[in-house]
Amino acid sequence: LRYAPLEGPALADLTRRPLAVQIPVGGAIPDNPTIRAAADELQKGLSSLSGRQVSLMKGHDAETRADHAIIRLHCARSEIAAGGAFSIRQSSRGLDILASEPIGCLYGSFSLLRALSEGMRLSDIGRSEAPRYPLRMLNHWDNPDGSVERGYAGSSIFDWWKLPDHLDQWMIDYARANASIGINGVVVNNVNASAMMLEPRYIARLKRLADAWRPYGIRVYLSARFSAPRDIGGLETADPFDPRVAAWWKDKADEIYAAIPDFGGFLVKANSEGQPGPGDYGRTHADGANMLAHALGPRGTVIWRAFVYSEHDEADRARQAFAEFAPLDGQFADNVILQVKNGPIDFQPREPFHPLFGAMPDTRVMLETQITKEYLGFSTHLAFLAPMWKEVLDAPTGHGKTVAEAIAPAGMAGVANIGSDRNWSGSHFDQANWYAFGRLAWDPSLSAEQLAREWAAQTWSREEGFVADISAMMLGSREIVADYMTPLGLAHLMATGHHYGPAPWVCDLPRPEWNPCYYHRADRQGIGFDRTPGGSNALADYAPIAAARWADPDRMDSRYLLWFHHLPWDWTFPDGTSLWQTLVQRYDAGVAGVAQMQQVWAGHEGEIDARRHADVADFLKIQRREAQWWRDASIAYWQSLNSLPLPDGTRPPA
Ligand code: GCW
Repeated sequence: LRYAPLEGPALADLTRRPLAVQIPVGGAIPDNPTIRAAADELQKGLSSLSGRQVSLMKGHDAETRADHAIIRLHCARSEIAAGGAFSIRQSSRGLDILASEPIGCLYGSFSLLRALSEGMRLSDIGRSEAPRYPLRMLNHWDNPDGSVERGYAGSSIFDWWKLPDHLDQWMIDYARANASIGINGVVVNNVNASAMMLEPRYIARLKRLADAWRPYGIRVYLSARFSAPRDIGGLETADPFDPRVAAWWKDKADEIYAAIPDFGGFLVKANSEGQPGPGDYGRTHADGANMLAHALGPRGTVIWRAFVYSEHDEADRARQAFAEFAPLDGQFADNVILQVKNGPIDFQPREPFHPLFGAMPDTRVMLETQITKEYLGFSTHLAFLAPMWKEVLDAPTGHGKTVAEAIAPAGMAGVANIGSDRNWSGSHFDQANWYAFGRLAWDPSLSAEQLAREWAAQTWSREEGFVADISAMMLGSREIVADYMTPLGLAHLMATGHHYGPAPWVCDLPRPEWNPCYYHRADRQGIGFDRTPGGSNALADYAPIAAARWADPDRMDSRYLLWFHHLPWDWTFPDGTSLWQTLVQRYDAGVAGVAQMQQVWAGHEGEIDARRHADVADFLKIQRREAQWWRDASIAYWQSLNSLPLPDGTRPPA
């Protein structure tokens, strides 16, 4: 939303005639807050891009201003689909944005401003779009005290202390940013939920946010603590089969809907990492979810998370969610969605897609991604995540659909990376992940490259040399992080608790699956997690065609190798290089990749503002040092097990 002033031919094109935005009145929706938001945004954006004042016309003013180029908002055109679709067309007077509903007009306005911000000419713009998924949501892991679980961008942006009396302009800018990329749902609180958020005083605060965001097409949701009837309801149980419990939730839902008629629903983390759930009473996840779904009724949705694992099953954490949920297919109420993380463990730099995708045809399944970089270097390491999400979305599940297709009835959720930092996301480049998440939830077929280019042009500079270099740097960045942290399909080697920095040597934590050694299984002879039939057989959770892609270490994508196979250190790739040699080469490639990013960035000094350039350069310096730390510490630890010398041609530790 920077709307940086245009220059050269693009500016000349936009300023050929005076510009005006027109809302034709007399239509079905004369004065609607969403249409007003669209018109305001167009006025603001076009004025900034063109450097001229852009006027707003209503009704028939336009006929009298024949000299103006007019951008008209037609927001009740029944030929355009509902749900946010829009069409932008050239007209004799300028350009028309057509939609069947106000929200389509708002999305169309943002789309037009994006195209202009990228440097396209007004007279070349024409497009028709519709969101691919009904739900495009942010999940905030924000606590009522202002702290943010896994947040690296300052404290929470939600100021519960001042709400509902005061609403900061920040909340409007947040809604604009979200609407500009198509996000239409926000869960405001942590899935490790405080029951306090369901108390009347918080409902009043939430109502203020809901009212402020409604014009931007954003519905609010709450993470609901399953034990709330006990915690704040005065009952001694939260058993979903107890009629008093069901009645409590029904009353709570009625209370929320009285304040917020378009309340989206509840997100629930149950019987996971110590959270309460239906399992506490011997009930299934479906029993718990359906009870809440009944309380909401057709008014809203229960989004139930599939992120569960147990300390009592030491065999393979990667199989547990599948074992628990796959048998429940078809048992969830119509207004329940199952929210499944992209991979079967936990937001690692690389994981294969979660085997539940495609495997529950009679359940609406939604993809959960993590925008905040818990396992990817927090906010100082540069990692553009669109390539990672594309890898999952494009994966054929083997059940006849790609992941992107399998989630079509539901959509995508992203764990937000937004906080009170001046740059919103903890680093300038982390804004790109918020941006790319929203754009992919709108259209999962967009390429990571296009998203990187769009974002770079709008955020930094439209100059082609800059956009080409910086988008290429972004596209390689996640692979670089995977290389220096967890190459060849290794996972979960981060330090305990905070997950920052290497600690593959940790093996003494009370729960087996919290230990890095549980995941790498390295010893004197070899390394990797055997998930073949000879090992945990997690491969069996995938459809046969998908499993076949990873079954043979000699003929598979090596980026997943040690996720599925335990191999001797001297195992050789088909090209003759040993596993040990290749592993060390990957670490080296990761470190070299960061040095390369530093060079690319340094080469563009002076092309953008000095302050932001310096911020990024500083962070890359941190990343360079810490990539080396990851590489040296990891290799030293593997050597302490395998006693092998550094392979020829690889670098000594710094
Ligand atoms: O990624 C892990 C995090 C926890 C988080 C949990 C979850 C909100 O380490 O902090 O808790 O997953 O997704 O529930």
